[in-house]
This record gives sequence, C-alpha cells and structure tokens, in this order.
Amino acid sequence: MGNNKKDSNSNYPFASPEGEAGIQLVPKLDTPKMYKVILLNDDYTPMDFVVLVLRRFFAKTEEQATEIMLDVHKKGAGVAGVFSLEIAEMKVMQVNQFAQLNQYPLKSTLEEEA
Ligand code: TYC
Repeated sequence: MGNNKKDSNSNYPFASPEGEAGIQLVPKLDTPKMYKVILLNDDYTPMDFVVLVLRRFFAKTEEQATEIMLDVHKKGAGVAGVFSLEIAEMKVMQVNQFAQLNQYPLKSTLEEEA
C-alpha cells in the first residue's frame, strides 16, 4: 500500500499538472477561439429564403429559423451560429454563394466571439 498514487499525490485522482519542482507536466491548451456567423438584413431577400438558408446551412428547425430571421429583419443583423474559424468561414462562403446563385443580396459575415 505504500507506493500507490494516492500516497504520492494527496489530491488523486485530480492530479496536479505540475511536477515536484513546479515543472509543467500537462500542457496548458488555449481554448480555441470561436466565431459568430452573422446574417445581415437587406430589403430584397425573401423571408422564406432566409429561413431556408438557416435550415439548410445551420440545421435550424422551421421555428428557430423563423425566429432568427425575424430578429435579423428587425435589428439589422443576427447570429446564425457559432463555430471554429474554419467551419465559420465555410458557412459564410456557402451562404453568400447560395444567395448569389439565387440572385439575392443576402450576406453573412464573421465576428470573433467575445
Ligand atoms: N428584410 C427582408 C424582407 O423584408 C427579410 C430578410 C431577413 C432579409 C433577414 C435578410 O438576413 C435577412 N424581405
């Protein structure tokens, strides 16, 4: 019983990340930055199209999509979703391309999460 983890580390199993001499044993990882995909309002894109975009690219339900769309319509902008940088960049491209293909001025942009 004299040489188990409990004896050598009284806080076991919540082991300290620092060794005997205060040396860092477990690397501290920065939490990855997250990015908001912002939908921008305009006067021409049909509401139904915005709802479709939110369902297709952001996996929102009809109800969630309608709520977000109306929020953007009233306030000028709103959050469609929050993602890692690569995923957020892809969503922005997909939305902007899909809108352009359908000849609507709908735009989305990125914003780093606070
Ligand atoms: N303002 C548009 C309209 O009245 C609807 C709309 C909502 C457009 C959200 C873009 O991101 C948007 N048809």
